[in-house]
Amino acid sequence: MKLTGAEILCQSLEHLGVKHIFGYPGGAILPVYDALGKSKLHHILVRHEQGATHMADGYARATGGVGVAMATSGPGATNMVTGIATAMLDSSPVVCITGQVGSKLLGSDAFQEIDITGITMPITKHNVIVTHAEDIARTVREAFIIANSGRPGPVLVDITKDAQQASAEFDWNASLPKLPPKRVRPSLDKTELDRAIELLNSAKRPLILAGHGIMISGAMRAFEQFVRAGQFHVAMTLLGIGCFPANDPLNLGMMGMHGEAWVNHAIQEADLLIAVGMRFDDRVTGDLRTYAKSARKIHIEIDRAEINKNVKVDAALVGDAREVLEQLLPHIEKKERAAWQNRITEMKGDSAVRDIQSLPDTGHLYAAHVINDLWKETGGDAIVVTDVGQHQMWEAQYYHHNRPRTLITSGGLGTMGFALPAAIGAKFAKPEADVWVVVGDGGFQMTMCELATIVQEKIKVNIAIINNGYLGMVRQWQEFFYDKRYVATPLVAPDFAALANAFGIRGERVTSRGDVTSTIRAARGSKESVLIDFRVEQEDSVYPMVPAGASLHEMIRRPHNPLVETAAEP
Ligand SMILES: Cc1cc2nc3c(=O)[nH]c(=O)nc-3n(C[C@H](O)[C@H](O)[C@H](O)COP(=O)(O)OP(=O)(O)OC[C@H]3O[C@@H](n4cnc5c(N)ncnc54)[C@H](O)[C@@H]3O)c2cc1C
Ligand SMILES: Cc1ncc(C[n+]2csc(CCOP(=O)(O)OP(=O)(O)O)c2C)c(N)n1
Ligand SMILES: [Mg+2]
Repeated sequence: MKLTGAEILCQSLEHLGVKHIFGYPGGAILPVYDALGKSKLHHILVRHEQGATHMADGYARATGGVGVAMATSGPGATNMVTGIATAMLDSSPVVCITGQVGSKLLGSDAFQEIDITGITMPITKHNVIVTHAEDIARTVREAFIIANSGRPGPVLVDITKDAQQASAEFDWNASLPKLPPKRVRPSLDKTELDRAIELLNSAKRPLILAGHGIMISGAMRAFEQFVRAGQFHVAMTLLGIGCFPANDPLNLGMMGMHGEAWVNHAIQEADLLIAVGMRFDDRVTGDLRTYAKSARKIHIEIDRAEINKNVKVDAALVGDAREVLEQLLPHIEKKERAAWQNRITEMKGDSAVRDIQSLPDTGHLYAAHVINDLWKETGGDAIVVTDVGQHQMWEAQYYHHNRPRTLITSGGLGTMGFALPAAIGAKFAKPEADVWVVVGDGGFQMTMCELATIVQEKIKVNIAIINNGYLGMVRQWQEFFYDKRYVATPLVAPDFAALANAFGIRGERVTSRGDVTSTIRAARGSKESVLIDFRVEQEDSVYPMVPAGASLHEMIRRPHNPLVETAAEP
């Protein structure tokens, strides 16, 4: 069957099971849009191409499948860069399709010509320019395989306009990927495996560091069996949250810069760390010279390049987390470790007294209250998509996720503006889910134009703005490390509720703790999207905090009197 390149692209995407494409049109991609109109694919018109990439990313993170974003050449493609980098740093499978000027014009500085494969080389897992219609089906097929195999990541396919317009024979079954033959999975190194088993069974103070790779691998069941078999305690990275139920007594919570104090102390006191699908990010380790000095380390990781990159390990098990855990499982001996358990209980007790939740209602509205109430009111069952900043850390601390892929957040790049579009993507992926955006007043202003996408697509996404009047996380650093010189962090914002109304979305404002639950409940009950502007304490800080470069146990703790000075009302 002879089709145009644009039609071949649309048919190929259908063959690959794609249902939704997040995109924005323009001259160099117009032939594809023309074909899209005749296809079964649902195109979601975004308001900015950055939004399209975050939506595709949110879609991918909510499902584990590939998310697809589309844009025109030049500025359309460059607007995608932040979203592509965000997906790259968090190993998210996104395929971006961009239009490119005609192949004869390449290199001539033609209108809206930009070398997007050159630009995105370091931030894609793979990218490619296609100049012939007959190469489109195979290339797109390869893009999907590469994006979502091994360690996932973004792939960009740049298609010249003439390739979209030319006709070619389309035979899906004949369009086979030309990828290097899949290496036969090397069996685990026997020496490493034996050493790991020996370490696992002889440890007195073991601790698992559970990461995003567990979810990517779909290893949740194998992981749970492994944890139970060894009665290991579990600490999670930010991106690992959800891989093991928060309400399980063996789950200690998040590690790292804003992790729970007892978790960080447990890491420093452990005699064995078992890292599973996590990459020892510097937000997790603090000063590497003093990191977990008394612990031997096992690293279960699919990407060999991660082994001994930041932390030197004693046993490296390179492979898919699920397969490795299944191999280890029969060898794990159940141990009673009363002394270690008692030590952890003791450390937890010490922290609870500082918890803001334990304090009487003083009339102050803390972000922690809002997030904890959101958790209670949604029964912990919502998909929460956060932005970047203090609210992101409070979400990680006060919303207790029991299920995988229910916290979607930008960890590695820490991209402000991620939450609203990523939540839209998650909603398309999981239409039945209760999707909540938890976002700061700063980050919201970066991509708030996507409110219009919500309205145009008639979807329901609830939005909780944690409005502290500051670029709060940066203000916190200025408070702690720059003698409270708040340069460029106080932030003027529009009346968010009125703004929502202007877009055709219901807007609410909450200023007191007593109104939090009822407003959340009403928002959940509403058929339409609701935006709630929570006016929270302006100068609260996230505790604990490991200052950048400090040792993991050197945490700044919440003062015993947590009431903060409230900045005067404007
Ligand atoms: C403001 C801010 C503060 C932060 N504070 C903290 C903090 O306090 N604590 C914290 O934990 N994080 C924090 N982060 C996030 C941090 O920067 C990292 O993004 C996070 O620690 C990475 O978690 P990860 O290693 O589990 O996931 P990723 O970075 O996604 O790494 C996943 C790893 O799993 C591997 N993998 C993938 N697939 C498989 C598979 N099938 N089998 C085995 N392995 C696989 C990958 O190769 C990779 O090495 C913060 C981020 C921001 C923006
Ligand atoms: C695109 C981008 N620019 C700058 C930063 C640096 N940064 C990290 S957190 C933060 C403040 C976020 O403020 P807000 O969205 O209001 O959230 P809050 O910390 O107040 O909860 C900034 C500016 C970033 N992470 N991303
Ligand atoms: Mg803020």
